[in-house]
Amino acid sequence: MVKMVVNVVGLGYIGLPTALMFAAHGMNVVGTDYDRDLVATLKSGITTFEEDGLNELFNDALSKGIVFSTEYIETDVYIVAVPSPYDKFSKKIDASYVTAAVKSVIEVCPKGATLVIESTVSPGTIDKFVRPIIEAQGLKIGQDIHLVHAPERIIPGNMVYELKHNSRTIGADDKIVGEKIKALYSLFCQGDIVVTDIRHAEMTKVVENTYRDINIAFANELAKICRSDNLDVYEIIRIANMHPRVNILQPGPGVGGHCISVDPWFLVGDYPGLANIILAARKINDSMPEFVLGRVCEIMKERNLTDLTRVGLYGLTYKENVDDVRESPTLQLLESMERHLAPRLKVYDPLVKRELVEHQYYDFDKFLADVDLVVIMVSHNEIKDQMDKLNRKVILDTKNIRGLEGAYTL
Ligand code: SAJ
Repeated sequence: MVKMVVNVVGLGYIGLPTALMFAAHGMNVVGTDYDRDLVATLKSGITTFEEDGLNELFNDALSKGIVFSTEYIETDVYIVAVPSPYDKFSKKIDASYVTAAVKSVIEVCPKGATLVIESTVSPGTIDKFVRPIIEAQGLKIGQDIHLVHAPERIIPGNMVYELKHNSRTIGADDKIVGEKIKALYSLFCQGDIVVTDIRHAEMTKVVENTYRDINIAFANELAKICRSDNLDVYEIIRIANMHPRVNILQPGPGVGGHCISVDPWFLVGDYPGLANIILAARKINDSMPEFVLGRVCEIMKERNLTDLTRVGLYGLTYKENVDDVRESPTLQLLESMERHLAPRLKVYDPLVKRELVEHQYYDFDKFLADVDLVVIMVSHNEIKDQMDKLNRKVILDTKNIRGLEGAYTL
């Protein structure tokens, strides 16, 4: 039997693990990316980011013959996993990466091929941007090419596990095509796979991330309320969550990453005047880095600390134990200080090896030696395992790592 070949387009945080997973489960896979350096790195047998279980999966896929290339191939199924950022001013999706990938695919794909968009897109993007490109080439959707939207759901930090175990959504124009793609993902996905239409799949994905953003915003608002009235927000959330129908998430220094801090803006941009809670939640979460700065200021006064250059931020990534810094609360905080012409704080992150900001440290001990006040922005395992080193420091723990006696919190 001839094995089906899948061309995965875009080898970033989503495309790479997805391509590897298909290859590890018996598909012939060609992973395509226009970034020559990235393709060269993968070809040399090195993964491009850190993730639990990724190296093992990579080696498995390599042994099963996965190919990395800058070229698109002629095949029956294409899976597009390219970035889908939003325009900072209009808050609408910047679909240019998706449309560029679709254009490249339709140049090579044979009649009857299926184009699966995995990238998160705002509701209506496929109708508005993808269909017109295909139709402009004189191709008939449903005959010459089939369209599917299969948004990913995996969480950085646990991607490999979640690829296998999460349920997922397939949106298709045609149920039969939807079922065909469902069978493909079932090669590795052990969760339920729901088949719906494309617009419902688009909306559902964005709604999932928006739900989490609103829940975190609620926790962050509670943190502010509790601070103003000298109450312990963590105790309140802990007790409230014992109610069988309450599940409040945790406050923190802000919401980063390329998903939760981005997707709700799609709804704000597309449904102005209707997306009110969503907008309020975005604003609350975006206000948290400045709230942390306010806390630093209060604590410095209380402890008679005057030298801002001896304040250190622990953590640059958008969350714990990942090396991804996109939209990270620490970067948001530093930008805010820059706008106010404030002196630069010292920064250290064990998982960020390249220089991203001024006064960045690469050694935990050296960092600690140069600061009096440590602001824990990210609860990496590294710091959790070395709490004793913080003994003589003033600490603002925005992540409420348990066991930190005497630390200030949000
Ligand atoms: N955060 C809090 N409090 C919490 C939980 C998270 O402040 O209680 C912060 C994190 O520190 C981080 C941000 O929120 O800065 C987002 O982190 P996350 O772990 O909540 O989510 P992401 O962005 O890594 O991944 C999300 C996931 N979506 C949902 O859980 C609904 C993931 O399943 C999606 O696949 C991913 O977005 C995506 O790619 O869309």
